[in-house]
Amino acid sequence: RYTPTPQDRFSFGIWTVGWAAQDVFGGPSRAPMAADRAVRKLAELGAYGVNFHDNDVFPFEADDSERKRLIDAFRTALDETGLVVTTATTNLFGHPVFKDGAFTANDRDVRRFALRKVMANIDLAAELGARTYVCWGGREGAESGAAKDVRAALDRYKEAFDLLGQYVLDQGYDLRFAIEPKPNEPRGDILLPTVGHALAFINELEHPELVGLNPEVGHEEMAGLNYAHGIAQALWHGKLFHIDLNGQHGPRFDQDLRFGAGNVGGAFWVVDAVESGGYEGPIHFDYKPPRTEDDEGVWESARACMRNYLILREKARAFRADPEVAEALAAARVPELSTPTVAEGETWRELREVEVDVTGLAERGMAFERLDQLALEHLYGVR
Ligand code: 3MF
Ligand code: MG
Ligand code: MG
Ligand code: MG
Repeated sequence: RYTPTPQDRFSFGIWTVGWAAQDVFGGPSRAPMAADRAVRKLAELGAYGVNFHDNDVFPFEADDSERKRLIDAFRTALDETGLVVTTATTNLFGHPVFKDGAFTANDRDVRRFALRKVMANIDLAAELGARTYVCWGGREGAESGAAKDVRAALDRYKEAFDLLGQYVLDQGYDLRFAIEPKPNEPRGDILLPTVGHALAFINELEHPELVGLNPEVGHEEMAGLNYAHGIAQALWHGKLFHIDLNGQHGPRFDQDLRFGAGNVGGAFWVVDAVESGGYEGPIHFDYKPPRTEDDEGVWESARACMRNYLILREKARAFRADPEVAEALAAARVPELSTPTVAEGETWRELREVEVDVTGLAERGMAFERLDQLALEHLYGVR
């Protein structure tokens, strides 16, 4: 029970299990992990796919021959395990050249170099069969007010996506971009901080159809937002191209806990939202095995991400199939929200004259507490 198989379409970033656990206050507590080892171990655990940054596979400084050798090792591990590259991305935040961002760095040469780095990795992504190219604006932002002209930065951000969209079209790649919003960390403020900001930005692009979202649980919760609502709105716009699942305890630093830890109730509604239909991408985990863990702890936490998803999937399905829940939903008038407010043939003229029982409506309870208690009891395992 709760043992993942590739049919569950679980995927991981190579950088998740591969994280050597360095942080702001201390050096690495684990040995570096080669990408091909991460691939083999994840396949053993029942994963379906991986996502990688260029520099998860080969170092920033790699020359052509080292780059080729490491990509070959990665590719061999993929071929031997059958793991799929669902997604790829660019490391535009690790090297000090990106200290003021990449697409929106004040320094024009940095911006030109960043675009070149992304295009090179898009070629590799396409070659390895990725269908989604994630763009997290790691250091696109500022610590102080005068340092960044936000409107000019958004012009440059748009310019970058317009150029990259054209690149993908000209090359004939079957690849779409997914912007990953985050409010802060490592910068004091990051541009495109939430799902809503990113959705509005996409509408300003030359090829909005090529660009969607990759919302991350922890990033939205760092901004005090409800992730399940965020992905529901992204789905409504047809923009949920990818998801980064993990765990977070409210607004604080980016914890990247294993999925299902942190905000447990939130995780239940996340699975319910993902399973309710409309999302077709991989069930992707972007978490960090805490610095306290050794190699065994790394694989324990990776296994737990998938196991927790499967446990919550079973609970969410049981909740939705429970006849008492159906009754409680009806009592809460949830299905009624799907009825249009204005009847067919009606116009504002009829609504101008509408009569309702204001006192009766105001007195009538919504019965949401009963409904939510049923959900909690499914989650607590007593139903
Ligand atoms: C940072 C992140 C990133 C992105 C990754 C994909 C290192 O908080 O979540 O992980 O997910 O860069 O673009
Ligand atoms: Mg993150
Ligand atoms: Mg995070
Ligand atoms: Mg992420």
